Amino acid sequence: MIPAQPAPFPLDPDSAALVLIDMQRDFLLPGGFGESLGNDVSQLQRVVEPLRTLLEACRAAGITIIHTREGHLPDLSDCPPAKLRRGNPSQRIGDPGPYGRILIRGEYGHDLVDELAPEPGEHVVDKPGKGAFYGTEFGDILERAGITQLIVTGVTTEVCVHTTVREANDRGYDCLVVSDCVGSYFPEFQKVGLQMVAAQGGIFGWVADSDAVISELSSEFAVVGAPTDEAWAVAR
Ligand code: TIU
Repeated sequence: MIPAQPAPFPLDPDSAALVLIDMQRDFLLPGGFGESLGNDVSQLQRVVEPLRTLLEACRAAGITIIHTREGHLPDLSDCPPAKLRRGNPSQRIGDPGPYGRILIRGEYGHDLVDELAPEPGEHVVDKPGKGAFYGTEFGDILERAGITQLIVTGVTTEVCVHTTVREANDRGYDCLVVSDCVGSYFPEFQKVGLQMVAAQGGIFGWVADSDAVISELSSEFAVVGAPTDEAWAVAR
């Protein structure tokens, strides 16, 4: 059990996936899509280090890992005009930015930050919307892997993390949002966004910090990995 709000979370590593939402340069680095919407991107940098540590722990525990990236096809055919019209007119989706065309698949800025680069065998889901299910293979991946629990991380807490958690909740997944591994451009949204997940008895899911998740994974791993007396006897 992971100590969590509003109640302990019964993690089952075989049925759980770590989901890293949109940890892309366009959201985290100056000059990308996030900044073009008028945001202070430095607010998101604090997520990278704890999430890197959690990612390593989940890799070591053999947990399914799924990265997502928000973005669009080069011809923008998958971008609704309403989304295209948002933000600073000279820096909209598809416009040239310091890291290539903003939020366009295949561009440098659209890809994940170096610290969290996917390893072979990890899923990378490209999504045109804020939620991970809309217009993607995310749901199929979860079903095929027998996943019922999502350990949710990434950015931003109140936008893509919330949309994904709400979509997942309606589809029957148990979502644990990791408080120091999700980030918002707005400190007040970060605080309230997390409260909204766990309020009303966990209306959308659970909230715990990464230390709590890692402690549980280490103890699970110790139990699974501990040699039996017979194994020690053979080894001797
Ligand atoms: N603007 C904002 O807070 N977020 C997004 O546009 N996308 C994600 O959250 N990934």
